[in-house]
Formats: sequence, C-alpha cells, structure tokens
Amino acid sequence: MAGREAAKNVLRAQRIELPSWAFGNSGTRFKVFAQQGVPRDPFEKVADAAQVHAFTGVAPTVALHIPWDEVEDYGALGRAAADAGITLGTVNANVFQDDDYKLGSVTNPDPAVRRKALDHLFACIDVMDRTGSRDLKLWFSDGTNYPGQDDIRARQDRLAEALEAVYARLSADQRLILEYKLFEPAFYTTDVPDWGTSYAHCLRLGERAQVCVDTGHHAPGTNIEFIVAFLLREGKLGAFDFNSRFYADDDLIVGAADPFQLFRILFEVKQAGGLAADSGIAFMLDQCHNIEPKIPGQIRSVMNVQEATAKALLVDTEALSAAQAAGDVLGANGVLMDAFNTDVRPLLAELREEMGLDPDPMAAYARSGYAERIVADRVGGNQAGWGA
Ligand code: AOS
Ligand code: ZN
Ligand code: ZN
Repeated sequence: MAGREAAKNVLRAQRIELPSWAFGNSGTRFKVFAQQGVPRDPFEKVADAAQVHAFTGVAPTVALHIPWDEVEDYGALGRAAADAGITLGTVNANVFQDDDYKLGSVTNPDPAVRRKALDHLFACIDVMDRTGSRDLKLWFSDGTNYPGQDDIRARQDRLAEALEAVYARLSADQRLILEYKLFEPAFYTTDVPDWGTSYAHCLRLGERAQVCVDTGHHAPGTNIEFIVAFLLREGKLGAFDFNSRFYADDDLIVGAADPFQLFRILFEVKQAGGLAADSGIAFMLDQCHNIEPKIPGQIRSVMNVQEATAKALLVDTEALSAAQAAGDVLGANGVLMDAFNTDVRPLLAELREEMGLDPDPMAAYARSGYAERIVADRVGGNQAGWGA
C-alpha cells in the first residue's frame, strides 16, 4: 500500500467545486419538492456553499449559473463569498430554458435565435470578467427529436461557428469547457452527444478549449475511466461534473451508485498527474438533491469524492507496474482491489483533525444549528435546478 502521509498531502490540497443550483429546490419533470430554508437568492446559495467548505475544508469555490444566479453587483457577490471563506468559480451558461430554444440554441436553424444564444454566451463572459472566473462551462441541450427534422451536418457547422466566436471573446486566462451528453432533452440527435464530438470541437478551437466529463452523461456500461485516461493523455480534460446515475442523467450523489467506478476514474486522474494542484482540472459536482437535505447532500458528496481519491492514492503503483510488466493479470488486479477495499475513513478523519476540522463533517454540520437557522430565517425559497 502506498504511503498514508503522501496521500494525506494530496488530499489536503484537493479542491472540489460546488454547484450553486444544488442548494435550491429541484425535482424531476413530475414534481419539485420544496424544502424549507432553501436560498432565496444567489447570496444565500453562496452562504450555503460556504457551509460545505467550512465542514470539509476542500470545497472553497462555488460555480454560478447564469441567469439563475444573475445579480446586479457581482463585486458584492464576490465579497459575500470571500467573507464566508469561499470564492466564485465556473460560470455555467444557460441556453436551454427559453421558448426560443425549442429547436436549439446555437444550432437553431433560425439565425435570430442563434444570435440571441451567442449574446447570452457573451454576457456570461462579461460575468466572468467581473467575478474573476476562469472557466465558462457550456452544455447545449441542442438536438432533434425526429429523423429529417434538421440537417445534422449544418447543425455542426452552426455549433462550430458559435464556439469559435465564444473562444475568440475569451481572455488569455479564461477557458471554454465543452460538456457532452448522450441524450435529453433531445431524443433523436444531440449536437454534442459524446466526448469525441466535444474533443473534436475543442481541438479545433485551441488549447484553452477543454472537455467536461459529466459522469452521468454516458450510455450504460460506458467505460468512463478510459475516456478520462484518453483525454488526459491528450491534455484535453478540463473538468468533471461529478454525480451518480442508475439510469440516465440522474444527478444523484456522486459515489452513491457506483463507488468503484468513481475510484477507477480517480485512479486514472491520479496516474496522469491530474490530482496535482496545478493540473487545471476543475473537479465539480453537478447534482440535485430532490428528496434529501441539500447542504448535507453536498457534504456527503465531497466526502465520497475524498474517499475515492484516497483509495486511488493508496494504490501501490510500484507493485502494480511490476505485476503489469510480468503479465500477472490477477496480481495486478489484486493490487488495485487492495486499495479499493481499504477503509480510508480513519485516514480522512485524521486528516480533518490535522486541518483543524471536525473528523465527522456530517455530524458537525448537524450539531451546528445552521439547518434550523435557515429554516427560521428564510421564507419562500427560489426554485433552482431541473424540473422547473
Ligand atoms: C445537463 O444535463 C448538464 O449536466 C449541465 O452540466 C448542468 O446540469 C447545467 O448546465 C446546470 O448548469
Ligand atoms: Zn453537467
Ligand atoms: Zn447533466
């Protein structure tokens, strides 16, 4: 087993970004279950995100979603975040919820709709300039429902044109992160359905265009760690949207459905040097807590990523390489499984104590009284997230 202290050093420096929309009410297309005490504005979302950081020590940034997190004064939002001990992170664009986007946004056959979508993406860059955000994350719901509905190749041309315009507008320290998703809301074709499509567009755009791997956006059975290993090798993995799925894009707590898959993914990241602080990979959560309390849901998610990371760090890579070189199939597999089957919770508890944190973030949050306070203080929360 590889060194505990070395593992702790990496874990201490790990950074996991939270999605602002995880703190608001959310649901499925059937029902949004309102919870008491949810944030009523972006300032309160930032305050809740700061709680997750306060108890885990590794989640110091919160991603914004425009327009859900639109405010008059981003300087004030940034200051509120700083006062609470965190900073504003990735800006997520939204070109999917207006009636105009029924047939697509940047790939819409109507040039006026394409222009509107592009203007929104430019507006997101203006927000980034004000918040100091590095990354613009683009997820397009664009696609078609019926064969013949639109020209597949023409839609790719329109997509490429929009991406070029956005990329050209970014400053030298900003990045374009292009997310893919197999299907939904479009059910026949999706314009960015897989990593290959995203990769090909990013490759043409340039170095600061990178792929986002959302773990919920693949066909069942897809080997996500292979995609991760490949993109890392090409220097094209810019971000993760972590979550869990049982069926489609379920957006459940990361590591809840398949902790082994999460471990395999993080092992590939570790092997490629992606856990280094300067790797440039944004480790984000993209989740909705429809039936469970939201702040504890985020705390648990962060802990799950930490546990999978700790196991990945404990893999005895020397023994693994030796077994691989000797063609020792079962030996190599055994080395990996030894690490996966290690209970890393004591190691993480120890690390938290060293960081001046409570070893049990879930219990510490529950004891803090914050949940009761927000229920008492906040009346009439906003709906934010899916199923609106
Ligand atoms: C949609 O399915 C994607 O996962 C998006 O990354 C994300 O949930 C959305 O853009 C929220 O900002
Ligand atoms: Zn996502
Ligand atoms: Zn998704």
